[in-house]
Amino acid sequence: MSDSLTLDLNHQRISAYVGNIVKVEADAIVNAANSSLLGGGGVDGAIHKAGGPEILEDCRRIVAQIHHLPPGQAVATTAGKLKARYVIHTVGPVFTGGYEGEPETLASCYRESLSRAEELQLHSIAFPAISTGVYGYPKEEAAKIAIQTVFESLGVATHVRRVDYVCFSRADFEIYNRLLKSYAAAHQIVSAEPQTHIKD
Ligand code: AR6
Repeated sequence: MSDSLTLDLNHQRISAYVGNIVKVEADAIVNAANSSLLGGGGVDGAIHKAGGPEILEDCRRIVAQIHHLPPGQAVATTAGKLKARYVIHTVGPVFTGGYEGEPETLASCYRESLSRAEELQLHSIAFPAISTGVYGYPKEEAAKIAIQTVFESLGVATHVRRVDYVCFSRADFEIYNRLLKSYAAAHQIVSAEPQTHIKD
């Protein structure tokens, strides 16, 4: 079975594939950060490690102005040594059962990240599965929100033409693969040839 799926919309593409987000070639990659913006583990640690100190310098400049980044918000910085041009940092909700506004906050992460990409007039953006690691959001529920919100936002986007869901494991990809295929079937969207956006 293939480990990537691409859906062809009118002038836009949504893909899911297995990969490491720090290696993705896109105008922006999204970081699942925390409110301090000063780094951490998971995606956050990998991005700062691979991108180098310039990313943290930019984060410090932003923190000096806004003190902390609330969950659901997003800010853009340089991507340092990464292949991407920008890192868009967003803070997902910590999952505590789903009744504390976690779904709305998670949807806001995707929406706000896409808004920063639109403001920067970017064509492509790659997302990790925000909140599904340390922050404990159930993967299937998080993927549903990621898909629904991205489709809604792309409907009003004027610059972004490509959105990638970068899945860290084959099991994570299977969730996106299944949900995207059922979304596509329900909305008469066709699958295109798989493409790779990762360069070693
Ligand atoms: N590429 C793609 N996906 C990845 C990568 C990678 N290199 N590394 C991990 N994942 P997490 P969160 C997946 O914990 O849940 C940090 O310490 C991972 O398998 O990175 O939003 C921050 O500083 C999981 O599915 O983010 C915060 O304190 C998903 O990315 C906190 O963790 C998200 O896992 C944020 O927690």
